[in-house]
Amino acid sequence: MSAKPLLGDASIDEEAGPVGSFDNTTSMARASLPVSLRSIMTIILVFAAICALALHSSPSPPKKAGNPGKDVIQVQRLDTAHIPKAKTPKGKRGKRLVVVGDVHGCSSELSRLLKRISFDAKFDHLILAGDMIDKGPDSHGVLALAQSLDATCIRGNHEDNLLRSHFSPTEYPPSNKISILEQNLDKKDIDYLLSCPLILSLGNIPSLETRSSVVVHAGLVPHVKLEKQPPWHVMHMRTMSKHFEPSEERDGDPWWSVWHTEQKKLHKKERMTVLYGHDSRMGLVEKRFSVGLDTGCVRGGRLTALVLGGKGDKEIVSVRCQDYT
Ligand SMILES: [Mn+2]
Repeated sequence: MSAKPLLGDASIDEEAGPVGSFDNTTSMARASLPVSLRSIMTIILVFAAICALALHSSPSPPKKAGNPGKDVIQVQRLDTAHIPKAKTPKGKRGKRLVVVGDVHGCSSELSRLLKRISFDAKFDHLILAGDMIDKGPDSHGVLALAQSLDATCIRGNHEDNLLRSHFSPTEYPPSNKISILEQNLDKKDIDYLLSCPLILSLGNIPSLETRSSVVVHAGLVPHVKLEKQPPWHVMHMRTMSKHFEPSEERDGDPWWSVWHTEQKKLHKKERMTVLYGHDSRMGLVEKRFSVGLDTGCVRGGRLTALVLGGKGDKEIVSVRCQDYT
């Protein structure tokens, strides 16, 4: 018993069958171009056309990008020591949580923003909502500053790209900028990037309405447990269909408007606030159950922080940025 090769000449001829125009060629042309070669060319052309179409129209994640970099931490709980309290010991300053949107290598702007809010790592805790790196002038400086302040980072699509290129360079070739950045990172930086969870659960923050709140880079799918949230979409989504299908495209309803509608249907105890970045074109979007903090610093916008205090105080502070594009 002999098994037929899957792509033998016979099967290729069958595949090429429906493309009728080749059958009308003259015998001269047939003689100059072997049937199998013509068939292979047809298959390649059809395949290329399908790929081009898929790239433009498919809202689903690219197959390879569906697996985020090695060892992704899906959910991490913020150390309760960082949570602002309503009561503060006498003579001590109250703790604050500071959540900053996409920094994209703008280290001097990040320093300026922290100075503006008199950030003190002894009392305050910094959370970077992903895309700390890439695009801007000083990703290395941002990573150094974040680590020196013991900041909690979130994995954004740019951190994910870097980690994928770092651990699987053949499968995910890095862009020029990522490649240069990666060469300047040491093991400590890579370990820090690996420590950034996809979802940071903050728990109950006195200045937010809901009992639970999280920080992610892009968004969350309603009615899906944090542990089951699809990583690629958590880092990339911008819009969402009525059936909760997320997409990184910009046409359609923003994901947070769907999120808002769904939170209202839930019991108060089950509602959740999402703090996120990623969508600089939307800019600052402050809603009841979500706050979008990417205000396009790297392209001359602003760098924005949400400052959460212990006494129900909540403040948005931002600084102007240079245009680095
Ligand atoms: Mn992003």
